[in-house]
Amino acid sequence: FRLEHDLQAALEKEEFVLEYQPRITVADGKVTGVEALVRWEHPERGRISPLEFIPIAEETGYILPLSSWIMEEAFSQWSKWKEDGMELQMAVNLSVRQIEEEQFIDRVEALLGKYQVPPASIEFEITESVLMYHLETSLQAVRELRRIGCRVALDDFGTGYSSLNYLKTIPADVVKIDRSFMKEIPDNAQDTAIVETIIRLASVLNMDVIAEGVETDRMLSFLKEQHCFGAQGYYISRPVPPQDIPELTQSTG
Ligand code: G
Ligand code: G
Ligand code: MN
Ligand code: NA
Repeated sequence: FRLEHDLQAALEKEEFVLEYQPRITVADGKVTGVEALVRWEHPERGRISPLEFIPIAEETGYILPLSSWIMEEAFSQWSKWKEDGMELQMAVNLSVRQIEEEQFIDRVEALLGKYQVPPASIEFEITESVLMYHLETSLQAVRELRRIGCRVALDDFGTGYSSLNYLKTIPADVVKIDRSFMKEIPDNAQDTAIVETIIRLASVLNMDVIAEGVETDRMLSFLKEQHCFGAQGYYISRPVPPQDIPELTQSTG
């Protein structure tokens, strides 16, 4: 399989880049954080979506060196922004293969030290489905990440058919409402009720809540009315290269 073959060489050929999607604090409209998202610039095929190559990387084990590179690149970028006077919350997506590794936490700590990143500035995103299907491994990773002072976000929340009981037992700092629930907000009464419920639930459990897939002004107004903590989506900004971030952090909404 060609893509799989090319993937093996892509790190060495420096074909991966990270883009960063800003997210705002809803109450003041300020950009206070970014999510790092990996892209593959294939020399012949152009840009390939992570939806296409992350699953292949997971199957082949290539996700391990790739994830190490992603983490290092993101932490290093955090330091550069810090030198420029910006202290952003940096969200990094985790793969299950990564957290299964025994040395995972040691690696995180070593990289935080190397780039002088305060652990609380990093927010690791773990999807609800990874949590459901790998509960023991995930719970241990979540606990250890929080023990060293990092934050943990439950990603794609609402898509995993997990019971509310899970949410209570998972010591996460943040819940990210999956964008599938946002699509028809505020026109669809059911989705509206679901999003309101997740926002209130997060509040009761002392978690921050971030809505994903915010594509319109109406969606953002709705989130404001509901006192949702954070928002991310194309209406705020698409994922952008790192050099575009400083300008975006200066504008207020
Ligand atoms: O950015 P985008 O739409 O193209 O991302 C598609 C999917 O790929 C999302 O589910 C996202 O979580 C995942 N993804 C993007 N970047 C990373 C990454 O750095 N690590 C992992 N494990 N998944 C990522
Ligand atoms: O699963 P995860 O939340 O990590 O996915 C991030 C993905 O969501 C990225 O591929 C990003 O490009 C995409 N994304 C971010 N904002 C929006 C949005 O407002 N609408 C849609 N359709 N996709 C978005
Ligand atoms: Mn994510
Ligand atoms: Na998500």
